Amino acid sequence: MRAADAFIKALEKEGVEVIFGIPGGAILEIYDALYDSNIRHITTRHEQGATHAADGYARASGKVGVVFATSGPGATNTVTGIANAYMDSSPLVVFTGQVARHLIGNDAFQEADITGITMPITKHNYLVTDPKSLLRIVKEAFHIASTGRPGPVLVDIPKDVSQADIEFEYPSKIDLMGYKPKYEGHPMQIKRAVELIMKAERPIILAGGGVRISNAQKELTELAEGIPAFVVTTLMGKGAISEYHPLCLGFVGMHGSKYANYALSESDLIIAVGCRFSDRTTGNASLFAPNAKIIHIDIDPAEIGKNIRVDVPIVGDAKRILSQLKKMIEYKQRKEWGDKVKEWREKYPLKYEKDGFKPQFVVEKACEFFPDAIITTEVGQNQMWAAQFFKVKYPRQFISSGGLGTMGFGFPAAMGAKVACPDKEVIDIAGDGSFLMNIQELATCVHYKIPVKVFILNNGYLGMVRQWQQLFYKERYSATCIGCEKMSFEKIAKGFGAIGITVEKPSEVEDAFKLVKENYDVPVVVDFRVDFKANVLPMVPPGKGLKDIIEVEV
Ligand SMILES: Cc1ncc(C[n+]2csc(CCOP(=O)(O)OP(=O)(O)O)c2C)c(N)n1
Repeated sequence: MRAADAFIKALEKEGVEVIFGIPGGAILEIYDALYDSNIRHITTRHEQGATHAADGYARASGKVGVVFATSGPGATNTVTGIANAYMDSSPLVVFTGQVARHLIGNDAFQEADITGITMPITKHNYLVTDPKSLLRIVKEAFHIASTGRPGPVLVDIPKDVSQADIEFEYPSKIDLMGYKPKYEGHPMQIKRAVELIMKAERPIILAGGGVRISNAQKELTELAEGIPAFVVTTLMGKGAISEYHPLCLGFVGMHGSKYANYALSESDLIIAVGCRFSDRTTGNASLFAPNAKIIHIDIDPAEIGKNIRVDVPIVGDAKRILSQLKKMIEYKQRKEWGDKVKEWREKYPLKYEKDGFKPQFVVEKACEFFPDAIITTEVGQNQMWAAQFFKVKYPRQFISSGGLGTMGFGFPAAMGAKVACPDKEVIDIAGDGSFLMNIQELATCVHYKIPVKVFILNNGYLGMVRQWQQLFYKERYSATCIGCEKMSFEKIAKGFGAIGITVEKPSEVEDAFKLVKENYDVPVVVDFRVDFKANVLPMVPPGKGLKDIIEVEV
């Protein structure tokens, strides 16, 4: 059978339901074979959009996202999306077409060395040099992408390989030497962790994206209640416990609340779960939680001790380890600590200035109107306001580009999330600059009737950069004014065939949201023309410790 046909059959066996991509010469055999399959294909308008969409699909569903792109520019356009998925541990398999084997290395038309290019940003990648190895590689790619610490895998398939004749023999299982993720935590380390927990007077759980990945929200919440310990989350960890839970202190780090940062800094025991202690979370690492012992639970041994010294490492799956810990610990009253955190919470709530049309107000209202919606974000101020003011309830509700910080991620990711969860409202909270970076996917949403909503916090600036210029570069606003208040996102949306709405003042916000709700089945873009001077506060200035956080003056 033609290798391309066998390949599509293999994807069917893997349970692939949807592929995001764009065809082209080197991958045409595969697209030809796809014609006879029931797998849904969404033709995006840019390969970066396809990759982010597959990433959003993966994060919303927990399944592997699949991308097709042709050789050369098609393949290189996927690079940002792959790096983004790599940094945030999102399972993707990206299949790229390649020029025929005899042309590789000859600067052939649309040739790019995509396996070379993506080596440092994939969990693993392959160039298929022998048609007989194609199906085994497909099996391995899905296995590697989705097990252990998930991540993107790229498979580059030369055109003559997809044209070759092969038998359809799909491996039922694989055994990869050197790749054996460890799921059970070491019993001695678990015992040591329990001892530390029982001794601690000021314990706190720092929950990262690994909690979502291992579907451990229930176990994490039960452990927090059982100790009891307050929970702070990283950006990726939002939803690791419901943010309405009394023990949850929300988002921590550079733009986390003052009370969450204080609680983390003053704790005597941090139980870090599935987080990588990124600089955005820890602030200056040498000043991080000076009095705390640290237990670090992570499936990836390479994360242990990478950024922060660790007292008890536990390598394994968060869900299993948390449930073991829960069974071994006993509840202990820690009244003084509880009172202290309560005091910080009351004294330093998240707040913002109320004059003018504030972006925070839009996000707060969105949370009131769409409490169960999946929220994706772009990158910049919009992202941090969404993290601060949109309280989420469940683990796959908040989808954001954490590690790479990719402007242009949120909108295609929303498209992918909506494909994964058609019954959920999906909203991209956007900046004007970021939305413009993948705005072409509006055409995809309209064409395939993928009714995502985009709420642009339009401040006419590359807002987060403008904020840094204001605070740290003496208000020298070099190259950050993009003037989006002078153009009409409403008309642009309409031009694409979507609904467009402009909102100029706070009193119009509720009506706009009602209109969004009425148009459940259609893509809608709402252009909120907010105060351009609004800043994201509190903020830990770069190089400072979490306790040096600057507050908003109101
Ligand atoms: C692709 C990309 N280019 C540049 C940056 C650097 N950057 C970080 S935030 C930001 C400004 C974002 O502006 P906008 O999307 O309008 O959002 P706002 O901060 O105003 O909410 C920029 C340029 C980035 N994160 N990603």
